[in-house]
Parts: sequence; structure tokens; C-alpha cells
Amino acid sequence: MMIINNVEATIHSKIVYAGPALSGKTTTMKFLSEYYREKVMNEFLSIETTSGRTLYFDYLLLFFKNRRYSLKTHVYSTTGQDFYAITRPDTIRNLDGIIFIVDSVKDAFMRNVVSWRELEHYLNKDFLFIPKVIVFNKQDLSPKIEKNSFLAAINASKYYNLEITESVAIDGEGVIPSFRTMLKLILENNTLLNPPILEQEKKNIVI
Ligand SMILES: Nc1nc2c(ncn2[C@@H]2O[C@H](COP(=O)(O)OP(=O)(O)O)[C@@H](O)[C@H]2O)c(=O)[nH]1
Ligand SMILES: [Mg+2]
Repeated sequence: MMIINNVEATIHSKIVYAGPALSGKTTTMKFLSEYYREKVMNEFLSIETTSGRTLYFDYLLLFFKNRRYSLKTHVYSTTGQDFYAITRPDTIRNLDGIIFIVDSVKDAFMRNVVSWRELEHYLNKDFLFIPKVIVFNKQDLSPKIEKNSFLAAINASKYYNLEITESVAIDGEGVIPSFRTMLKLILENNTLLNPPILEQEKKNIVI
């Protein structure tokens, strides 16, 4: 859940890039960190190797601001077991949105489906409602996965708060629109943001 501190006028949110290994999560986050260079509060943290119990994830803290409110967005990327490591039950309540990066390489079809089902298994009913953006990455390749086949395989029509986008992460194409789609879903879906002043202010946050 988004944490809103009206005294400090700060909104905290947490977004996770999920999807199978090699789908393009790290590439996407690297582009994000370069694009939002002036809004990045930390050094881009990317831990590329797993050894024993060492965590394997990318982390970025972005800071958007308008005259009155600050939106601090914690962005992670992770895969499979590593996803569970950073989203243990005590922190799962803090998860505001998932950007699922699909590997559009044709052979990766089932790995995408398995990865989606892992999320579903872990998040259970919450997964139906959590804001989600499915990004079909690697649009530069051919042949690629049929979007509708993947959406049918995961039974996409049963989900709420789901948007579909495309990207070519190696060129940065579609990365920012997908991220903005996520932030909009989060801001629109948060009931804590209903008081009129916040409603007004959130529109002014430039993302
Ligand atoms: N052709 C193509 N390759 C991509 C694209 N995005 C990422 N890759 C490549 O896919 C591989 C895995 O990317 P990476 O970001 O490390 O995947 P991650 O495991 O999900 O973090 C790398 O070799 C990337 O250069 C894309 O849009 N098109
Ligand atoms: Mg990675």
C-alpha cells in the first residue's frame, strides 16, 4: 500500500519489475535510471550474480516533485525465488504495482507463463487487483510471441487494473510510457488519494 505522509507531503510507492530471466528487466531499469537521471536518488544498484544467499535484484529510488507533494518511488527488479526474497509477507503490503516484462522471443513462451503463474501463486487474490502492466519487450525481434496467445494463456481477462504495452528496452523504446502507465494506475487506484486536495495535487506531479 502506498504510504502517504501529509505532514511531510510525501507519497511513497513501490514498483517491481517481474518476468522470466533474460526478459529485459535490468535493461529496462538501466534506461529508466538514465532517463530520470536528475530524479534518481541512489546510485543504480544492480547485483548481477547470485551466490549463496546473496540477493539478486536491481534497485532504483526515483523522486518526483511538484510544489507541494513528493512522490518517492522505489523500483525493484527480480525473478522467481529472488522475487520472494524481497517481497516476504511482511513487505508485500507495500507493493503497489508490478510491471511484468514479457520476453517476446518465441521459445520463451512457457517461461513467461510460468513466471506469471509464480506471481499469481505467491500474491494470491491480491494479484487480481494490484496494478499491473504487461510489457511485451523485444519487439525488434521476429518471430515473436503472439500477444493474444500469451494473454489467453494467463487468462488476462479476469484481472483488474491491467494495462498492456510494448517495448524495445535495448533502444529505450516504450520504457517510459510503460512506466508512466504504471504510475497512473497506482495513483488512480489508491483510495487514500481521494481527498480533493490530493486529487488535485496528484495531477500536478510531473512523471
Ligand atoms: N533484441 C533485444 N534484446 C533485448 C531487449 N531487451 C533486453 N535485451 C537483451 O536481453 C538480454 C537480457 O536482458 P536483461 O535486461 O539482463 O534481462 P533480465 O534478466 O530480465 O534482467 C540482454 O542480452 C539484453 O541486451 C530488446 O528489447 N530487444
Ligand atoms: Mg536482470
